Amino acid sequence: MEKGKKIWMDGILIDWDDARVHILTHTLHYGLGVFEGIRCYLCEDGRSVIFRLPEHTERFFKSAHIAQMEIPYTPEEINNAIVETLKANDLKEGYIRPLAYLAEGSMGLYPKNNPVRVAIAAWHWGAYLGEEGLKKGIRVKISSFVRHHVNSGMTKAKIVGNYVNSILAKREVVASGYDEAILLDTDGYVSEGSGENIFMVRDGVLKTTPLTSVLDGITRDSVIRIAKDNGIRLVEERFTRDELYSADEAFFTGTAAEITPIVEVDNRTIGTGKPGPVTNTIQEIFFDVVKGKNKDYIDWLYYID
Ligand code: PPE
Repeated sequence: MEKGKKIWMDGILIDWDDARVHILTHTLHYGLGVFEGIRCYLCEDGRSVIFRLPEHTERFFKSAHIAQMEIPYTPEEINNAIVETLKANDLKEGYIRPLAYLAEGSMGLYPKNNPVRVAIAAWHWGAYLGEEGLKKGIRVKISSFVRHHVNSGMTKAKIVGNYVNSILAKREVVASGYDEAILLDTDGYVSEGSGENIFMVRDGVLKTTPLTSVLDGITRDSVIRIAKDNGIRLVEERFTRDELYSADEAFFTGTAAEITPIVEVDNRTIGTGKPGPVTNTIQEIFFDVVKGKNKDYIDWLYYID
């Protein structure tokens, strides 16, 4: 990541290097905090757009609701603060990271009066899984770490502590030479990547995991709509790893990962070993949409200037 200039902390823009917290910040010890990941794109006409900002802000508040944290701002105030942060960093394109955390106060597992604080950072972030990965596809491996049980980690919420599971999985597979991890759910079905939802294609039908143990991804939702609008049949259904092994195509979706083709799973080539036609179509439409070229989804774009 590239360092930015300013970070918004509870209404004040602080110099990047001075954006610090107390060491007894509760979230730092126990992991109860919530965050978002949002992208801003530069359009051909020189204007900047935030992709599906209201939906991201809504999920931020939903995550906080699940985590029983009360964000001391309105969604509108958060939206404005995000725009302010982008401008303070002179960012026409980049990644935005709002974080709500429990500040210092009491320690222990009953943080009754610790204030909820909010910070928003933004920086330039290129292709999450590499430019090459975005174009040619990546090699993935199913991790030995299983996704949170639905009654253990609250997987619909972007809770800070949930990501320990993702880091364990990612480190495990990267150490074995793969680009990204897939986690299975506690019943043994495919759930999602360390920070992405997953889709597979078989005989022209697109399949993604239902919203049981996975995050309700905004990119996932966008792909579902793009598929439906373009006559691609889509089912939300659990699938096994061997079904994925024999898929014609597969890809990950995420704000950071965008639409990243998967060309290998557990040393089995997926389809031809190259991004397939459905993946390419969806990826092309997606990038046209986020860059303001495809006006059919203009309602997804939040122009900031
Ligand atoms: N599942 C998980 C577990 C997840 O973290 C993400 C986003 C998704 C699915 C896709 O959701 P969406 O971005 O709304 O399409 N992961 C974020 C964090 C990445 C990071 O390394 O940090 C992201 O893509 O911003």
